Amino acid sequence: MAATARRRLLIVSPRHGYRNLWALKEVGLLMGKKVATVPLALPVLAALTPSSWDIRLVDEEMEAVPFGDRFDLVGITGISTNVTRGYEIGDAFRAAGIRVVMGGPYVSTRPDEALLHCDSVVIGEAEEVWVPLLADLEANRLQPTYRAPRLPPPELVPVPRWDLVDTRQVLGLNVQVSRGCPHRCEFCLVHTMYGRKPRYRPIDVVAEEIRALPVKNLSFVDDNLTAWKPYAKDLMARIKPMDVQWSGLASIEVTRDPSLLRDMAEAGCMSLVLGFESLDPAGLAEAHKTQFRVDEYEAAVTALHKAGIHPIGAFVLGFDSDTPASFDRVRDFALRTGSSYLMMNVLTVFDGTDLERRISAEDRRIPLPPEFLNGLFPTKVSEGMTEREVFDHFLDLLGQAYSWGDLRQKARVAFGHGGFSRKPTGSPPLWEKVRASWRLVRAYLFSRDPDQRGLFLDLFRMGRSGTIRMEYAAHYLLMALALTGYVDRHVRDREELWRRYQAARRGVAPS
Ligand code: B12
Repeated sequence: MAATARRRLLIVSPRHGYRNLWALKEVGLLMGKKVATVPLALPVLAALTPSSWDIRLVDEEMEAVPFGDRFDLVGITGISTNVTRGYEIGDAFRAAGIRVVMGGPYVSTRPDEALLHCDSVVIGEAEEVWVPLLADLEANRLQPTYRAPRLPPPELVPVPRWDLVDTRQVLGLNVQVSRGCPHRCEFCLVHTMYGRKPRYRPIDVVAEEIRALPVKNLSFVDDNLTAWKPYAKDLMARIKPMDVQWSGLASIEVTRDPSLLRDMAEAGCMSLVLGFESLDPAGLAEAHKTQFRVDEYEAAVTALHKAGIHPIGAFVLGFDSDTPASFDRVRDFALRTGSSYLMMNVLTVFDGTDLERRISAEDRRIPLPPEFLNGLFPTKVSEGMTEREVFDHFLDLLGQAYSWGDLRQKARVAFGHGGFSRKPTGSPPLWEKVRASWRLVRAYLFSRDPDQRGLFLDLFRMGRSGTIRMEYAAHYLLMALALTGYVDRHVRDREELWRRYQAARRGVAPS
């Protein structure tokens, strides 16, 4: 490597072997975009890189990996669902004589496995090790692992280099305000990887980052955006004039604070993921989720609807204490409260979690390739139900909860509270609206499902009477179309999915 030449860095997010419902690819496609979001690690790492490097960012969900080009270093990020592809990419670049470094939550917990496919692994957060790693590379003394001596102070988290991403192809951009979570849910990696004391980035920096974003549709990827109330209130006040639309994750604690909810709605909050996890106290106890009671959930959902914010109820199915009735309870709760958006996952054993330690010690872990750790398949032997029962009940629940009949009933409840008559923020370009509305009208009115047609007409009437704004009706119809498309495919492919899972368990590649 010549000392004076500019060096070339490629950072890749590999395509996913299995794509989660909430990756929202279908929503992006319906809106004429290639993807819903691009992983934040790409523009963050780029921002940490010294200016002597030329940087190319590639999200393989959007574009092909440039295997034929020359780079001085290739960085690969990923989680369980795309790490296998990451290993293939690492192998290919190394075969071409290019150094490869990997990072992200999955390889941070399995560095030895990753080192079979790359030259170096960054364990944990990169802010304090990335520049030393690049210096080591240039001095030809790259180490196999880099681990930060501490959780980096939040001031070191840089403003992401979104200028290196073709954001015209992306529906929304990610923003991270804080890292870490005080709770200790047994299945979650966050408190072990990012610590239990949330670290907040300076609010001036965050506000300026948001103001300068080229896309006004955002996702806050914080595990609890509203944990520190004064910060959350200040943030809302600052982004309110920016005319953005956004979604985020929060604890149900926020729903007890109507004034904060109102600030959030006025600042452009469209939806909020709430980690309900289970409707059974035994399930919550098993998950070590002790901070809330099940009987608070219903009021939490109603509070959000009244504020004109869609709750996205996050549920985990497949606890040892779960029975078929636990699955039915989730559907009934959703119908009763009008919760259309559900983020449901089968309890998954990830490396590095407290759950993994317990289940491994009890010899109940089901060994699977990492892409099967995706929230659809059982990854442990359960006490109450067989794997096939968990899988079937999960897919049944998914299919029912996203059926047109359920969605229609839930829309009536949710929109009936009147919260969605509020003025929406953000103004997507006209062509997006036109494209979306023509597709919507065609898909709904020509549908053979009476509830799908009925939903369209219900919302149209509510829009005409002023119960909801047409923008929210259109948005809901678009989301429903995308989500049901995804779910229908999975329910239809049930036997094929099960066959692949069984083959993976036996350690054979599916034919
Ligand atoms: C936002 C998010 C999503 C979004 C992703 C949107 C997108 N495209 O970006 C959605 C909702 C789609 C999603 C889905 C899933 N997710 Co998710 N998600 C997150 C979340 C909340 C934030 C991720 C983020 O943006 N972080 C910010 C970036 C900057 O942090 P980072 O990626 O860790 O990067 C830092 C370091 O890791 C390191 N680093 C990362 N990559 C690299 C690469 C190199 C070369 C180097 C040097 C360093 C490096 O440097 C960065 C700066 O310090 C995390 C939890 C969390 N708090 O991080 C879970 C998390 C990543 N998700 C997780 C999982 C499991 C999933 C799902 C499988 C669903 C499920 N069953 O739970 C699906 C599958 C994804 C899919 N495509 O289908 C797990 C991953 C566990 C694992 N071992 O892989 C996490 C950690 C949550 C958890 N509870 O444990 N997710």
